[in-house]
Amino acid sequence: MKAVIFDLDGVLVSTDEYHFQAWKQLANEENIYFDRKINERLRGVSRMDSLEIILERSRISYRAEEKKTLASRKNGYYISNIENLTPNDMLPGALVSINRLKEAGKLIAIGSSSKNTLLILEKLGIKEYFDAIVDGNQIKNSKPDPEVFLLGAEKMNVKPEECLVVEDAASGVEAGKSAGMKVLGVGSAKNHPLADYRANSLAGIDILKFV
Ligand code: B16
Ligand code: MG
Repeated sequence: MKAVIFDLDGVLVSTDEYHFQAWKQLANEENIYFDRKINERLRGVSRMDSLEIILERSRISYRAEEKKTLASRKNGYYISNIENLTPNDMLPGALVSINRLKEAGKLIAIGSSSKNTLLILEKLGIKEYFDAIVDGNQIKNSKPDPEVFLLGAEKMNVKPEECLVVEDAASGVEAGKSAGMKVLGVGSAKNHPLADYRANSLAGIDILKFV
């Protein structure tokens, strides 16, 4: 395999908790029931699609304009939650895996649904490591659609079957498989039936074994 496409939130960095806290704040303010089980369904899912999942529990229905306002309120909370993000917030094993792949001459990319990807990569100080970055601003269809990963392969000039995707979300595992790529499921996706390989996290594994 020539390349690895990393999901960002929940794979390289622990921003998933900050997303949860921001949605929780919004849900509380709007009197909508929201818990960690519902939150699992938001992994890898775009901001507006995440809002729709949260609004399933709302007793009132919101107009399109109001939904936009709710989503930007959540994003404001999220941005302030990640204000103090530092390289220490990278998940265990993430940097080691990146370095291992670079040393072995493999290409690496980011395939994230987040429109805040560049901000996060800059805060972590790892933006320059990547041969391609594809984020929520560049795609029309969010995971489980394969668009984000196919665009990543195209940018690196490699074929889908030459790529390994690393994902923590069910939607992301499905997206990787629909793209025709191999998938390593970690974290919340560590037991996903569609994943080709599984691990608790990037810590303590040698990523080159899967490439
Ligand atoms: P934003 P990933 C995803 O990132 C998150 O897992 C998901 O919870 C979030 O709703 C989505 O990004 C959009 O994020 O609101 O920052 O544009 O896992 O694809 O790296
Ligand atoms: Mg993720």
